[in-house]
Amino acid sequence: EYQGIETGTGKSLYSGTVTLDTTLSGSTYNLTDGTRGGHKTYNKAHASTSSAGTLFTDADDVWGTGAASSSTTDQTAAVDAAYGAQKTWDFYKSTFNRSGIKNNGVAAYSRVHYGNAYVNAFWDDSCFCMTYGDGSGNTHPLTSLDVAGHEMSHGVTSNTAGLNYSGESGGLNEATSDIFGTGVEFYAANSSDVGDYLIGEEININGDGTPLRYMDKPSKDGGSKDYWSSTLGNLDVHYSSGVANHFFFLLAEGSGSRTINGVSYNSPTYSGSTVTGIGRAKALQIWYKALTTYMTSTTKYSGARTATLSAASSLYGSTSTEYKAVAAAWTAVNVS
Ligand code: ASN
Ligand code: ZN
Ligand code: CA
Repeated sequence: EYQGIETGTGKSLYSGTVTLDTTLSGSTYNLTDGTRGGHKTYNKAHASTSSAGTLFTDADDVWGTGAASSSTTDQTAAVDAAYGAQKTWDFYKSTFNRSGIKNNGVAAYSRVHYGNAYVNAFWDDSCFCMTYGDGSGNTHPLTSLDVAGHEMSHGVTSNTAGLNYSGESGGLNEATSDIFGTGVEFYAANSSDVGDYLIGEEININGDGTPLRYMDKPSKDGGSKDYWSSTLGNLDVHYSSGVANHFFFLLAEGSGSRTINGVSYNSPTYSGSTVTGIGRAKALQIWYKALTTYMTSTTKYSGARTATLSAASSLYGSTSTEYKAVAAAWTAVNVS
């Protein structure tokens, strides 16, 4: 009889073959990650009840098949969810020295196969848990790495700035999840899933292979705005987020055309000005410091400009290139 931390193999749907930290209990393995606050992955088996579900177990510590399956016992969606939780934990720890969503070393838990053909994934503060549907036809679960990072980052926002989920603050809340979800994807640098500034490019939610959102030019999704205007806060938060996603792209990478990891981007500016990026690593530090130190539940776009300038000043100095780039990137999305 054994009890302890093991290293399993997962055949994921979106990220190839991955390593999973698992637990051996007696002679059966389960999807508990004892190295990251005890994160567990549960099976809802197409139910949409509020309970956790059944903890995934396995006989040989090799999980999933790498193919989508509508079977209620399918492990593949669980592999992606467990891997997403692992990489999201590691991204926050290594990038910001944050230990879990509450920075207290305690993990959330994840639930997959939620509902029947449920086309969403969501974070829930009340259960401190993450839930994934299987997508239309139960054949393309919403378990890609950027979606996992996006959703769990809602937990980080709730436990820091607490940005209200409506109006402009809601757009900033959504953008924070896209920014850090993208950060997770680049951090993982998985060869099956290299980093990009697209959101949900793997889950085929539109049915035509296009991503859900584009950070370089948010209006490409048909609903998001590239630039701030006084009516921005009337939009759905998944569209008013576009302005901050665009700001982040410009700050990290700069305006104009470029190709990153094989994906081409062309990021416009409001005034036709040119923005020179400071790199993703510094842009992430600035957004995180702004979120955790300067933003509040009611921060709007003008306040986000102030908060990120304060963060840049604190991190790099008020006469720094980084500070000036933050100002230029906000001006380029019409936030002054
Ligand atoms: N997947 C959605 C999101 O994270 C769920 C929601 O509408 N809150 O934004
Ligand atoms: Zn969201
Ligand atoms: Ca992506």
